[in-house]
Amino acid sequence: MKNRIFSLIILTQFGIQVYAQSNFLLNFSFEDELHFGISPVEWTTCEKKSTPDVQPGHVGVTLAASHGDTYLGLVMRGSKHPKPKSESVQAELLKMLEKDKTYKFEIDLAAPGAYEERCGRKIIEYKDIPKLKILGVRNDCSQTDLLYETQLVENKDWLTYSFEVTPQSDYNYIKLENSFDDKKASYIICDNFHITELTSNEKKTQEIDLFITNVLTPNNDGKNDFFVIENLPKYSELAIFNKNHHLIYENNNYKNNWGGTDKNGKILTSGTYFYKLNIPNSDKNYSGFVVIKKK
Ligand SMILES: [Ca+2]
Repeated sequence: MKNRIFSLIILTQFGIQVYAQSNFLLNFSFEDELHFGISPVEWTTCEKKSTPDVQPGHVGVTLAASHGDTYLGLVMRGSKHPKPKSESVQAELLKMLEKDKTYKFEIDLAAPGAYEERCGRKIIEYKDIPKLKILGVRNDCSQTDLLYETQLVENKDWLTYSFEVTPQSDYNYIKLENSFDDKKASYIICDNFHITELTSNEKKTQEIDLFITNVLTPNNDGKNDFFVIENLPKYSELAIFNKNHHLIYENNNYKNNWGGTDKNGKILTSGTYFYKLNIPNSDKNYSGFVVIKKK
């Protein structure tokens, strides 16, 4: 687990994480149910026949998540595979990346070196060293510009890669791709992707240390029954969405009283939901996920 300016992580006596986030991406942590060959919710792939993975737990990849429970895995199949192919995902940004502004990107990356795949009689091991390409997407998958290519990712355990990007165009979508070298067979895992706008302006808005529960167990036992945001200013606006982008709940003056229910007051099914939070007099977007567990 890593501490950040806008990410405060505490383990309570119940082992539940609480934290606050500011980000351009709703599912910056690649959270979802564990899937092999399906992109995490909010992320889509342009490739039709090769889709990314929600890890850990598939094909020998066992590293625990850097943030939350799950993360993204992208393969580059390499020249030994009959159909060399790189995997990629893209997501819509909550806020556009603007031309000539400067942004700080931070993403946790690793190359676990454990992924292997049976291809006919051959077993292909994805042990070459990858790089991650980050691209701005203008309109669709075919119109992309390289924003940054990381250095070689040789670490098998998580390492935070941090760099500055100044886009030459406006972008509403961002894409992550394992496409460093199509002769090589590699696998890269990604978690905890943050984008922060850097300003030359000296006056920074005052930081607010928000602590946000990310697990709800709505059973009226007095523990984690409500979505609680500590240090929440008055007139903060909260919206909760399900995985299909449907608005589940909204409140323009949230008072820590949402108990994991839908508009009819019925407790939602167990699973991952997403929140957006606007704080008065703040230019930051807060977003993240909350897991409802029925006990
Ligand atoms: Ca994660």
